[in-house]
Amino acid sequence: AKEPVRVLVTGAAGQIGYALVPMIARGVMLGPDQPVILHMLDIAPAAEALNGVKMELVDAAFPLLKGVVATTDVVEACTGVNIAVMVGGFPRKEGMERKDVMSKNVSIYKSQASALEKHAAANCKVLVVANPANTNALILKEFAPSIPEKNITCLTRLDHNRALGQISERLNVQVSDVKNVIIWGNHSSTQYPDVNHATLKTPNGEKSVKELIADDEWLKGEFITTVQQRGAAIIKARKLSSALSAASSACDHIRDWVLGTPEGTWVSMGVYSDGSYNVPAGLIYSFPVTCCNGEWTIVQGLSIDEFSRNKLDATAAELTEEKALAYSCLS
Ligand code: NAX
Repeated sequence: AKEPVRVLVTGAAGQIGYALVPMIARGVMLGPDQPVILHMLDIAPAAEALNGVKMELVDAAFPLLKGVVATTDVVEACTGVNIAVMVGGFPRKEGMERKDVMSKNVSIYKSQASALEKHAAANCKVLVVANPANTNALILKEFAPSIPEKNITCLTRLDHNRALGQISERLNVQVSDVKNVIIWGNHSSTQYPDVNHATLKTPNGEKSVKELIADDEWLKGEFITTVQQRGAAIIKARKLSSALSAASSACDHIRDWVLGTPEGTWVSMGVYSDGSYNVPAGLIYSFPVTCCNGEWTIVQGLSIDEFSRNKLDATAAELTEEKALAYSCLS
C-alpha cells in the first residue's frame, strides 16, 4: 500500500475549500489508489465552521482518507505537507483600495511562506488559488527561498478549462476532444486565452480549432471576453463566486503536475517566468506547460503573431505593476 500524502488546504472553511476537500479525499487529485491526510487551515473566526467540515469528512467515511488535521495554527497546518493548496486569503470588499487588499494578502502570504519553508516536507509542491493568485504566489516564492522556485505555482487551469468549455460549446463537440488552448499571463481580466494552437480530435485526425471555427471576429472578440469575464458571470448567476469549477481545476492542476500530462497535450499553469516568449523573468506568469516526473516544462517554439504579442505584453505589464504594488506593501 502507498504511504499517505499530506495535502494542505488553506481557507478550508470557505466555499472552494468545501468543494475541494471531498474531491481530494476521493482521490480526484492524486489518484484512486493514493491515500491522503488532509491538513485544513483557516482563521479563528472560521474555526467552528472548519470543525464542521472535519465532522463531515469523518461522516463521509472516505476509504482513502487516513487522517484530518483541522487547525487555525499555521505551523501545525504546514508541518510535513507534501502538497499545499493555498485558497485562503483576504477578499476585496466594496470600497476597499487595491493597495489595502494587496497589503493584507502580502502579509498573509509572507507569513505562510515562512511556515511552509520551515515545516513542510522536502520538495513540497505549492499551488496558490487565492487572488491576486499570481502575485500571492510570487510573494510566497520570495519568502520561502529554500523551496525550489519550480515548486511554486498559481492556478490558471480554471481559465484554461473555461476556454476548452467555450470551444466545445461553439463547435458542439465533446470537451475531452479539445486540447492545447493556452492561458497566458495573469489570472485576471487581462489574461489572454489563445486558441491559435488548439486542436480537435476527429475520426480523421487532429484538426485546427481556429480553422474549424473560421470566425476570427468571434475568436478575437467574444470568445476572449467570455473567458476573461466568466468569473463575474458566475457571480451574477449564483450570487456567489465559482467554487466547484475552481476546486475541480485545482485538482486537475495538481494531478497533471504530479502524474504527468498526456503525450501531445499541454495545460496552462502560472509558473515562475524564465524569460520564455520574451515575458519578463521574475514574474509568476501563466504559460503552456507539459509535466513529466513531477516537473513542469514550458512548451517552447510556439508561433506568436502580432495580436497575441500585444496581449502577452499587456498582461505582463499588469503583473509587473502588481509586483511593484506588492513590494511597496512590504516597506
Ligand atoms: P471564501 O471567502 O468562501 O473562503 C476563503 C476562506 O479563507 C475563508 O474561510 C477565510 O476565513 C479563509 N482565510 C482568510 N484569511 C486566511 C488566512 N490568513 N489563513 C487561512 N485562511 C484564511 O472564498 P472562496 O470563494 O473559497 O475563494 C477563495 C479564493 O480563491 C479567493 O481569493 C478567490 O478570489 C480565489 N479564486 C481564485 C480562482 C482562480 O482561478 N485562481 C477562481 C476562484 C476564486 O475566485
